[in-house]
Amino acid sequence: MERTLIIVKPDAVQRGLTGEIIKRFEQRGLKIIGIKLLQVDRELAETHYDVHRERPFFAGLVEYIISAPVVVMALEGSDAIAAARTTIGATSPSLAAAGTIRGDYALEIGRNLVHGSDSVENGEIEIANFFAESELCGGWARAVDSWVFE
Ligand code: D4T
Repeated sequence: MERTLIIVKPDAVQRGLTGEIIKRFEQRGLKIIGIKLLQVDRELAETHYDVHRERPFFAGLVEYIISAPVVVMALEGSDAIAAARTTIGATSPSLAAAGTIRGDYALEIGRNLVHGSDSVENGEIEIANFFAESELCGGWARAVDSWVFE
């Protein structure tokens, strides 16, 4: 099983899309093992986006992610990284396929609603950055698990 960190970004929370976005991951079959609302501080934002530190959009990206509360989720499932990213859609919403979150609800790259980890390794790192171990329910079994996972 893989784990991915999902961030329902400030624009999505402000636009009342939190429930719709959570619903799409749940319906896909991914299991929520952690979830909370929080206001990201600058230090956590800079850690999360450290790989983009030298990019021209870094400062704006940090201001955006700290501008209002976000909902963060740790999701678990087979191929959770790829499954979440295909549900989210392409980084640039204007190129995202209809039926994806970004393709259905967003227009601009700097207001692209959702983050999903891009590798198994980064998923584990990002979840540890946002959640204490005590905030995760890693071992819980859903009654439907055998109908989602072979
Ligand atoms: P996140 O990390 O938000 O899930 O986005 P992606 O994984 O789809 O895309 P990314 O890491 O390449 O970009 C991170 C974040 O930066 C914003 N961004 C990106 C931007 O504002 N301008 C840009 O030119 C790029 C490439 C959008 C997502």
